[in-house]
Amino acid sequence: AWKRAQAQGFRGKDGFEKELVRHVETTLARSMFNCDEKAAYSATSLAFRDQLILDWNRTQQNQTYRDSKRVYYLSLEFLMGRALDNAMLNIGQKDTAKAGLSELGFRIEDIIGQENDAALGNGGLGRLAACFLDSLASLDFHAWGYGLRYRYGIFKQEIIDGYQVEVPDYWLDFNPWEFPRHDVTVDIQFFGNVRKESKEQGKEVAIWEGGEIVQAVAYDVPIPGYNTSTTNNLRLWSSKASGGEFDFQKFNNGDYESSVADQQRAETISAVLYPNDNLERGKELRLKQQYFWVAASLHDIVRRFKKSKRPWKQFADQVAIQLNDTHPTLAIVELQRILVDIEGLEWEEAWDIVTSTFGYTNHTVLPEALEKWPVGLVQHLLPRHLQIIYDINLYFLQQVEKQFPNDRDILRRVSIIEESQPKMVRMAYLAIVGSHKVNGVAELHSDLIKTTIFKDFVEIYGPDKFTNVTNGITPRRWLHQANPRLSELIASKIGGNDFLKDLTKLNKLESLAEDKEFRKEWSEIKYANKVRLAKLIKELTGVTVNPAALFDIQVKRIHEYKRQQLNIFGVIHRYLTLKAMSPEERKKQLPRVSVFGGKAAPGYWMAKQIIHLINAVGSVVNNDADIGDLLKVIFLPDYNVSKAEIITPASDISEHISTAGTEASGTSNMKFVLNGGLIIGTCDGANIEITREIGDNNIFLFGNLAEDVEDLRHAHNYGSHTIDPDLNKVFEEMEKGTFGTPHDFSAMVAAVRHHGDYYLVSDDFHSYIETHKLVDEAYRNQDEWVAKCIVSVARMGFFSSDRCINEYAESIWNVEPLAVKS
Ligand code: 26M
Repeated sequence: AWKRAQAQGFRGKDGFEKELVRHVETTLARSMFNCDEKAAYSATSLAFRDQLILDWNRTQQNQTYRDSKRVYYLSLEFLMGRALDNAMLNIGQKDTAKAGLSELGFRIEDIIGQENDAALGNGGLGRLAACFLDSLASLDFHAWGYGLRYRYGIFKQEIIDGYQVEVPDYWLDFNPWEFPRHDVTVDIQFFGNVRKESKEQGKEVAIWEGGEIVQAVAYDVPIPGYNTSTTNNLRLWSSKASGGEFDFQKFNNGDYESSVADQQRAETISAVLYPNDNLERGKELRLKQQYFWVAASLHDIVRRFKKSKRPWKQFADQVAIQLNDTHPTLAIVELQRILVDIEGLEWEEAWDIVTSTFGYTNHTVLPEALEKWPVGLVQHLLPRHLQIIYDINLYFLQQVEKQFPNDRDILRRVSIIEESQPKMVRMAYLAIVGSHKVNGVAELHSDLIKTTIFKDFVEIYGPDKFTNVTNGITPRRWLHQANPRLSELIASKIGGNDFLKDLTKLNKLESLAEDKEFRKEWSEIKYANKVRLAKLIKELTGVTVNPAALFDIQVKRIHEYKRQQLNIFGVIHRYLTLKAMSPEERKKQLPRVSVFGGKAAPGYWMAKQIIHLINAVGSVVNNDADIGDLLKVIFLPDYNVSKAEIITPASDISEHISTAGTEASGTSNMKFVLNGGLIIGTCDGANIEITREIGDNNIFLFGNLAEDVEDLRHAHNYGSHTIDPDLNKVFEEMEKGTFGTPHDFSAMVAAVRHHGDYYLVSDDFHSYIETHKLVDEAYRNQDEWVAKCIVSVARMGFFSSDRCINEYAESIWNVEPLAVKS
C-alpha cells in the first residue's frame, strides 16, 4: 500500500495532458488557447505537485506513526535551484511530461526554464544543504530541513560597463512548491527584561518578559527522494507582525503610521538573505534572523517530541540537530532555556540533553568568517540568552580550570566570551561546547581545525569529539539532471541506472576507458554540452565561442582566497605570449575559452575589482584580430544553480585554485569531475581526496602546500618578496593601459607587490603557468584525455552526498533509514 501512491503516476502522456489542461482551465482559470509557456510551466508544476503531495502526506504519517529518531538540519541557507525538473526525475515521469508537453506544442526545456531558481543561499554552504536534503529523502531518512523563507534570495547580478550591479531577486511571484501553514505559527520574543522569581525550596526561576513579539509562520516545501516514495519536509519560517495584519488598537487610535511601521519591521526579519559569503559583519538584523528562525524551529521540534509523551531524558534518542556552521548556534542556548526556564529541568540534566542533541559542522578556517557578536547586542536583543551563555561559559571554564590548574592563559583563549573592547560572544566556541560532535568538511580541513583554530578544544575534549565528513554532491541533480545524455550513456553501458543511488557502481565504467567506440560517444556528448554552453554564452554576452576550443572554467563566489585574480593574470600572460608569436607559430596553438562566473558580496570592493578586470581583459582579447579563436575571455553574468547545470557538463578543465589551506572543501570540483571534465587545482580541500580517488595522473595539481603558507607569508612581510618575472610583465602591461585605465587595477597589483601578497599569487604563478602548459599538451592527445576523463568519472563514487549522509547518520546522528513498506 505504501509504494502505490508513488507508482500511480499519470497513466501515460494522455493522463498527464488531462491534468495539465485541468490546471490551466480551473486552477489558473485560463483557456488552453492562451496558454503561454509561463502558464504551461505553472500547470505542469501543479500537476507534478499533486503527485508529490500524496507521497508527502504518506511519508509524514508514516514518520509520525513510527516515531523513530528524527534528524533536523538547521541551515540559514538552502540553495535549491529549480524544483520542477527535479520532481519529474525523482518521481520518474519526465518522459511522460515531455511527450505530453510536446503534443501541446511545447518543448520541455522551455517550460522548465520558466521557473525562478529558489536561490536562498550564497554558495557552497547553501548548496550543500540542498544536496543533503536530496540524499536524506532518497535514502529514506526521517529528516527535516529548517530555514528562513526569504522574500529576496541572493541578488541577481548584472554586468554594466564591466562592473557588477546588484538587482533584487523577487522570486515568489508564483511559487507552487511551497505550502503556507497558517495554522503552524510560533510567537517569537525579542528584547525585554529578565526577572528572577523564588520558587519552592529556594529554587529560582528566570522569567523573560516584556519586549516585543514577532510571529513565525511555517511554509512547507516537499522534498521528493529519487525513486522512493519518501518525500520529506523543508520548513521555512516567514515573519509577520503578531496579532494579524497590524495592531488594531493603534489603528483605531488613529496611529495608523506606527502600526504599519510595526508590521513592516516584523516582516523585515525574513525579507532578505545576507549576501556575504565567508565574511562576518555583526549586523543586528542578522542576529534577529538567527534567533527568529532558531526559536521557531526549536519550538516546533520540542512540540513534536512532547506529542510522544516520552520523558525528557529520551530527547536525544529522538532528536538529532545538525548546525550548518555557527549561524544556528543560538539553538543550543534556546534549548537549554526551554528545558530549564520553561520545563523546569535542573541545569545539569538539561545540559546533558542539549549536548547529546547537537552536532556542529564547521565550513571555514578564515578568521574573518568566524562569527562573533558583541555582548551588548546580545544583552539588548536576548537578555535571558546572554545570562545562559555566561552560565554555560562559567561551568565550562570551571571544568577547564580543573583540568589545567596551572594554565591561566588557556582560560582566556577558550572562553566563549572574548574579553575585548567591546566584549564578544565567540559563536564557534559556543557551538563546540554545546555539541557532542564537531566536524570539518574535508580531510585537510578537519585536520586544520584540530591543529589551528580549535586546537585548545582538542586538548580539552580529546580528539574523538572532532571528526571529518568529506562533502559530497547529489548525483541526481549533478549528473542525471544536468547531463542527461551522459547519464543515459553510462546506464546503457553498466546495466541500468542503479549508480544514481549507489555511485560507487560507476567503477564498472573503468574498463571502457580503452574502448574506442565508447570514447567516441563520450566525446560527442561533451561536444554537445559545449555547444549548449556556447549558446548560453552568446545569449548572455553576445560573444561567439568555438565549441572545439578547450573550455577552461572557474565558477564560484568571487573571493581573493579563491584566486580568480591568479586565473585572470594567467589569462593575460597567455594573451601576451600569443601576441609575441609569429602568425605561423600562432596557428599551432590550441584555442581556449576562459569562462568565469560568480557573484561578489556587494560590500567586497576587491572582489568587484576582479570582476571588472576580467571583463576589461575580455573586451580587449575578444576583439583582437591577431587572436581570433585562440583565446576568448568570458564573464558569464548571474552564476546560479540553474546556470551551473549547463556550465558544469561543458568543461574540459575547471579551476579550483585557492591558496592551500583556505578552501574548506569545495564541491564544484566534484561536480566537474563527475561530468567528465578534468581539474587544475591546488592541494586544498577536497582536491586532495579527489586526487587520491582518481589518481594523480588524472589531475593537474600545482602550487605551494598548506604547511608552507605561514612561512611564505612571514617571508613576504619580514623578508623580501620578489615578484615572479612573468607576473611582473603582466602587471606592466596592465600599467601601460592595455586593458583600460591602469588606475582601475592598481589595487589588485598592489595587493601582490606591496601588501604582502597574502594569497600567494606570485609564489604560485610560475607553477600555475607551467601546469597550464601541461594541460594544453595533454589536451592535444584527445584519446588519452578522454580516457582520463572516463577513468576519473569511474572513480568518483566516493563523492556522492549519499555516502556523506550515511556517514553523518552513523557517526553523528545515530539514525537508520526508515525501511519503506512495499
Ligand atoms: C556570515 C555572516 C553574515 C552573513 C553571512 C555569513 C556567511 C554566509 C555563508 C558566512 C559563510 C557562508 O558560507 C560559507 C561557505 O559557503 N563555505 C563553504 O562551504 C562549502 C560546503 O562545506 C565548502 O565546500 C567550501 O569550501 C566553503 O567555502
